[in-house]
Amino acid sequence: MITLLDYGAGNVRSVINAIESLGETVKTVQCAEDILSAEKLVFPGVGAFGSMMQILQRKNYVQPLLTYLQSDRSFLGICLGLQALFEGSEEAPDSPGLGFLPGTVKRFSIELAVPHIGWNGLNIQQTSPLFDGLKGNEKFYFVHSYHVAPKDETVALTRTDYEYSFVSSIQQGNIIATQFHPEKSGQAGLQLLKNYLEMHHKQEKPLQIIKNTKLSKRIIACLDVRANDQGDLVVTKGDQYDVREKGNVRNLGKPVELAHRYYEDGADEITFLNITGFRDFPLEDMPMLEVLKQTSKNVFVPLTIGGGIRNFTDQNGKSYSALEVAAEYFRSGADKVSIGSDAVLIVEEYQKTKVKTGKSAIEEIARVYGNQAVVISVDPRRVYVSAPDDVTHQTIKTSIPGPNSEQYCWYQCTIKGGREGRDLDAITFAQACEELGAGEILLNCIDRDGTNEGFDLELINAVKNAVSIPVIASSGAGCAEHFHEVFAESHAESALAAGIFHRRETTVADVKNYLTGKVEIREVV
Ligand code: 1PR
Repeated sequence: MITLLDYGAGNVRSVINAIESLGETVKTVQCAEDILSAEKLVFPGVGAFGSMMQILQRKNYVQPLLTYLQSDRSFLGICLGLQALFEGSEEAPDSPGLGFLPGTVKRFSIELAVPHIGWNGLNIQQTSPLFDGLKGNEKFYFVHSYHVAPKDETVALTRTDYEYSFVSSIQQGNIIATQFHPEKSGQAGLQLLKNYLEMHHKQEKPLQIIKNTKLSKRIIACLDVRANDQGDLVVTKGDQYDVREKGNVRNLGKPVELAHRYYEDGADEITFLNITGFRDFPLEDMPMLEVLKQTSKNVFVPLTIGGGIRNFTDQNGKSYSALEVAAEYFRSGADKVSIGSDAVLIVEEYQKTKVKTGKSAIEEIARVYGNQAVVISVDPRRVYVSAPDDVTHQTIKTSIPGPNSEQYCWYQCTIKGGREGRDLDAITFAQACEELGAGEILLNCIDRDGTNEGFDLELINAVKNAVSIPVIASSGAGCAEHFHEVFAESHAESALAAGIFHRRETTVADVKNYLTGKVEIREVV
């Protein structure tokens, strides 16, 4: 029996699913006594340090947790569950941590994109049965802006490099905690979890030592999901956002099955976009939540879901906040949520005053679940102009001239799945989203969507160079070479595709095989 400390934020479902897939039963902590009586306590923290510590205080969990830790009983902390062990965090200077280990939690202060999102390696510092059955060169999934800085370096179990080397897991006796997410790290993560669960029976074997670990570029499979005219939830795919063919919604398969196929093929992340979310409120569209629940049972890589995250009042006058919609997505198994149309409207308001109200969906969800959990999905299209001064928007000089030989263009943000263009350019938009606390930009491109012509490198470079958060290049991938091109010619941290995978023109595994040796990627096992 594994006891899981769920303090109410983020995706604990993935951890439960991963542990249950290994044949164990999970009981969640209901009161302080459950902590003290646990045999093995797993603490999967997600979200923001300050709100986590406040909840632990409010529930009177701090003292029982310290008693448990001080008696050196079996403990596995994940992400914030690692950071909580220390004295405090730069993220929330007024909220002391548990102070079980001396040291603090620091924000990455680097040139590279923050948060550090994606698959990176482990430079192992101590032998531990935790690594049994692993080669040592596997990659694990990280998503964080802060890292621990222990005063006593001997507790470091692994270190990882991201511009500089940081402590990515610790072990002191039976207390183990990782910054990475084993429950989101595919087969390698499951093996590590299994080792933790069986800790006492394992032998230690020598491991391959990785000196300099590297963050991988991520390959993301995207599933645009909506109900077809018969009412079945299907994966569909548009040509420049038009998903109908001869009047019918294109049906490219069932969401849960396809997501599992892409996981097995080696996808580093799966994204679901509920593409009619702007008109069908997701909390009334329960099948989508069910898709997430089912998928997260056997897909152990990060899941992002978007569509319909906004404030909403139903026919009976009951109001829901965007935060409540996001919370339901997280509870159903999402690790990140993506905001589309509402983000454009939020930024339009923000541009008028430049005052952060703290009340927008971006700010609220980031405050509770952490910046890394908020992806902004933007659907821009090109608008050509003869000269940059013709518009007040941020323009680029383009090597693909317009219909009247225009040399310049700007990228217009759209809402409602491209149906409505707004007076806001994608570069300004992305910068504002970062200021408001978004953790990542999913950069679609209506002009390239479904064309197989390759990514719009000019758009990707313009946005990536304007922000310091990670950017997911999306739209237009037609072959493995296009992935190489986007990584070679831009600093995008990841690349997403839909059509080529759904139509089986290539597989995620083929793309990764092609990239091996050219681009740092997570190998498919
Ligand atoms: O506005 O918050 O409700 O979110 C709705 C979400 O649904 C947005 O993220 C928006 O991008 C998405 N969406 C809305 N309508 C469509 C449509 O296609 N008609 N899909 C749509 C967006 C674009 C990509 C696609 C890539 C790769 N799909 O996600 O997967 O372009 O495609 P490709 O590799 O085949 O070229 P809200």
